[in-house]
Amino acid sequence: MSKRIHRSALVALVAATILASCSSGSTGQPTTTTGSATASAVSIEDFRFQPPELTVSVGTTVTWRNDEGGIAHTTTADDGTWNSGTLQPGDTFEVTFDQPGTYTYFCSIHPSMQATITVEG
Ligand SMILES: [Cu+2]
Repeated sequence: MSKRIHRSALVALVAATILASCSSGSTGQPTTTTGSATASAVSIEDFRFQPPELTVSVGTTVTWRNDEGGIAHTTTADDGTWNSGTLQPGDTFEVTFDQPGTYTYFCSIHPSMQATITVEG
């Protein structure tokens, strides 16, 4: 009996946590922070994001650059957190990550291009 009560309390807590993180991230573009922010880069070439899996610290600004000759790409978060729109060759796009988490993203022009950014708090 007490086990069941404990479990539903845990579920409620997890749900509240997920809800809280969703609402705090729903404002669209992550804001820029000052202080200990660092930078990291992802290159888009050969129809791939390089590196395909990137781990950064909270506060890091990630810059994508389209290094593909003659091909437009995008960087688009699966959950809509960011969307670069069309990046022509040579174009760049920046996102600053203020929330820890695992962010999967893709190219909306070539959806088989997929990659992940892990933000550690
Ligand atoms: Cu693409």
